[in-house]
Amino acid sequence: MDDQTKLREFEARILNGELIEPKDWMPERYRKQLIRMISQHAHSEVIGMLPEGNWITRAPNLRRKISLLAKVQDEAGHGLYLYSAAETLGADRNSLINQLLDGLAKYSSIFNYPTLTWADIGIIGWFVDGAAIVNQTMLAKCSYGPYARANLRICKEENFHKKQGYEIIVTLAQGTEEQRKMAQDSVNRWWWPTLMMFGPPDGQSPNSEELMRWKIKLYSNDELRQRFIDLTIPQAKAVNLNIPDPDLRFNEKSGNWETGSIDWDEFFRVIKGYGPMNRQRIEARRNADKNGQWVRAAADAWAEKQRLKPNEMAGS
Ligand code: FAQ
Repeated sequence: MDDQTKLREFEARILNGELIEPKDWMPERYRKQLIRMISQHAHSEVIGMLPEGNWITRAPNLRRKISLLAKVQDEAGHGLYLYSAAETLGADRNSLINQLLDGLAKYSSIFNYPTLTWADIGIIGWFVDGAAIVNQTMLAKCSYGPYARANLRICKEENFHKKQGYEIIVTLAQGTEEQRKMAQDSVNRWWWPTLMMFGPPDGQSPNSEELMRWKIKLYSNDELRQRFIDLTIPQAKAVNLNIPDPDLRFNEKSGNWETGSIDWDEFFRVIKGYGPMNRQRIEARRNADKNGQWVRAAADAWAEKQRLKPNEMAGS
């Protein structure tokens, strides 16, 4: 069968709602796009541990500390599911990680902002995990089986993350004047960067057309951003927190909340490496890589020993 016929059959399967699995024929562009997206997603989960990890030692009580520890560990797990999904496409995990350490790979813009107060931990759960859930619920239905299944598991855990974050914010919003102010300040700093997480507007999103044709994405960046806005504004109103947007208004006709314009210059600056925390994030990952080298060497040595003496090790 020639490649044109294979492509026609592949696209017919996708139109039919079938999942594509690792050993199935797929166009090289489909493979490339998936490796790009899945690896960026994996890097985001791993870098995403840093802003919250920053608060583990300063969580206000034991219950909060336990939840935060569990959440940060979950993000590491998500990174592992995703690197594994990328490997099913023939990608090499070490090369992907090296691209991140060399500053050549993208990861979500949102993790280049600092966590200045405890309220930021609540906001990350409420806004950032909330946004991730909107995006990943779609990705859990995407056309590539291993990525869809990884997202299904991730979404289940992100739901708990969002709840713990919103609960932190509700507690602060109903607390002292100082706590309320802290929550509002956090909303003010994170609202716009969270809207940017969904990617550039539809007219400026070079990958969307191809990704949507192959049902890797089922909705556009703007459609998902709108869904997040419509879900989140009633939640902010319920706790009397203001969205920092003087142009925000409800459109009775469309049933959507309309926002003012997003500062796309800021977004492009951040994804080019000039956000407030880009340098520190990569530096932290490089240190973690260096400090973990002896653990990986020990694990490799153990695996090698197991390979050489399978019977002895199996009995041990
Ligand atoms: N940040 O053509 P498009 C999380 C890049 S996980 C940085 O629209 P596409 C969990 C894009 O890569 C959050 N770069 O691209 C958590 C492309 O560059 P390239 C991450 C961005 O792929 C919670 C260029 O701009 N989630 O939060 C961003 O169609 C709490 C043009 O853009 C995922 O990765 C951005 N925000 O759509 C963890 C989900 N947006 O590669 C810890 C999977 C765009 O051509 C704590 N990914 N760019 O050089 C996706 O859904 C998509 O890739 C989008 C972008 C929606 C991110």
